Amino acid sequence: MSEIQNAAAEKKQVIFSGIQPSGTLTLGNYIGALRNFVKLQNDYDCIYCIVDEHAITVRQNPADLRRRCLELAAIYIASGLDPKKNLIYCQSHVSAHAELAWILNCFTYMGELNRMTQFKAKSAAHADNINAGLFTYPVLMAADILLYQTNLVPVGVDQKQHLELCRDIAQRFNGIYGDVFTIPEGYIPKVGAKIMSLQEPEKKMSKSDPEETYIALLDDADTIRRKIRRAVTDSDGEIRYDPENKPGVSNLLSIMSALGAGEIDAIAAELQGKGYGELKNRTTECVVEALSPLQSEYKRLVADKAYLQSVIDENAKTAAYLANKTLRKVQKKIGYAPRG
Ligand code: AQP
Repeated sequence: MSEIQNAAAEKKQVIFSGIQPSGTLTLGNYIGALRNFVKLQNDYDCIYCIVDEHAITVRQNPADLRRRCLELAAIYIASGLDPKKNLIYCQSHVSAHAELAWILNCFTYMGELNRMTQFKAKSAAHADNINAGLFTYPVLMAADILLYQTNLVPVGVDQKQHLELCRDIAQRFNGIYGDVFTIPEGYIPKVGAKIMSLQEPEKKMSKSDPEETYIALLDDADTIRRKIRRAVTDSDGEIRYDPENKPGVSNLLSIMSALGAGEIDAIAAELQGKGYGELKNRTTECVVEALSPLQSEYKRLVADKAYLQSVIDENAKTAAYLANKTLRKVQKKIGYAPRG
């Protein structure tokens, strides 16, 4: 039995994950996170949040942020998530996230946060705005996860360090107050856990980097073809998987494999001697084929703002009910005065 079937045979476990509405979603977000959300929806109780509170750790244009929250709800649904089976809502609509984050801040050490590589990278990229929210981002993420007694967190490998910190915070809290939080595990894909930039393949593909470095989920076929044609490779001409010495070629092979073209070694063997032009053509075909159903469904959904609004409104109520159960327990444990 697979890990997923095992879980289903016992009792439904809880999945929580989120994506920031901080830009156009990339193929990295899709392969590292979104695609796995869809696979898990039948076997788990799934909560997929639009983490707008995380997004404001970097300055956002208010009109864009507002629009992108609904667009992200449309992307979630268009990628195959059924909003009746999965909780799809905005983080800022459930105040328990911020409330628990404050409490957990008091159980997290500066030294732990200082070690976070994402903080180092983001503060280097936004040197004019190194705010305290950027620093305590992993604590809010821990609150997100722990509020729902989450068992599994499907994320890309870049979030592994944050998840480990979340487990440490939960264990510390439980050590003092008893078993309050479920200790979550990561669910990181074997292939495609870190899709790299098309222009600097040693770096993660990120939605806040320049356009040419990523494939956006909504890029049309011509744009995808152009971006992949210009993707940085190397000069030896050999198609083989070797992320250290051939990061560009390895990235294209990983993308194809993650999108269902087969095992990486088999793809490399089949393309042996055919040149980088063919590798890029084949990668383009895989990406266009994977994204086109999502894109047409997205176009239909995004035109129906009233429907999207009703989904996030309804789901936020359920999320708030679940989150408040944990929050109240935590508040009682730490000694907040009872409510009348
Ligand atoms: N390149 C990637 N490869 C695999 N997985 C990735 N993820 C992000 N980039 C890749 C996964 O997508 C989920 C949502 O990410 P996020 O929006 O919360 O923020 P992020 O990890 O900071 O992603 P970006 O694209 O780099 O956003 P910006 O540029 O706004 O910081 C996570 O599960 C992540 O692992």
